[in-house]
Amino acid sequence: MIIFAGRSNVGKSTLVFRLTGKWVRHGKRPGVTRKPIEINWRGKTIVDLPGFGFMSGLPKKVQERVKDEIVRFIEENADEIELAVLVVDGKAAPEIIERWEKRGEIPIDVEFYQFLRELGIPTIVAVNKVDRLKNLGRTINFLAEKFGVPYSEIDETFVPISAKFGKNIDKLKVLMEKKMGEKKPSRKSEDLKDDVGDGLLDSVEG
Ligand SMILES: Nc1nc2c(ncn2[C@@H]2O[C@H](COP(=O)(O)OP(=O)(O)O)[C@@H](O)[C@H]2O)c(=O)[nH]1
Ligand SMILES: [Mg+2]
Repeated sequence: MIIFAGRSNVGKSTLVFRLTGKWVRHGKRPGVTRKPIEINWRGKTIVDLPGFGFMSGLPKKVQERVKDEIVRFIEENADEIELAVLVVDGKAAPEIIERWEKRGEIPIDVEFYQFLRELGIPTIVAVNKVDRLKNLGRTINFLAEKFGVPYSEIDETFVPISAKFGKNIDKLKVLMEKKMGEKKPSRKSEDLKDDVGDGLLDSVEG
């Protein structure tokens, strides 16, 4: 399973179409995608998640519920998720992150990135809408610092793209293939191995 996550209107659905040639429900109206939409593509399940964070016209309570549903979906499917693509709007993200930090809050994009990493899910950050960006290098360095991505891992984490204009999509595909092989065995199976090991030792000592 490959999941696409991000705020509303950052271009998740446009990107899924670019990659798979399949249209998922999308539109100009933010929050159009409220439930995870799954499509099958080359033997994989691609999931276009609902947008998290602020959506104009949506009460805060509903936003919180959407966020909880996304978190639950990811936790429940963590073992099957081989890769997450976190999509950000390259132009809007730095401003939004700074605004949240000034309020003393953890920006939701940062929170989601760290949540995915804690679950051991290989994650790519697709910096979308580069057609609207003036200083790409500065944007990516800024995001890397905020997301806590070390300098040496920037190139394997961030890909500047334009989903709408089809820019750098091949580069993203190459990185996706590479990252998909990096999934570590889940906590569950590691614990199991430890238990087996303990049992063996016990019997030797006993
Ligand atoms: N300028 C620009 N607009 C884009 C790009 N990708 C998507 N969009 C536009 O952003 C809006 C939201 O896209 P959508 O895929 O529905 O976002 P989602 O809510 O994250 O699924 C649409 O009007 C898209 O045409 C891009 O690379 N550049
Ligand atoms: Mg969408």
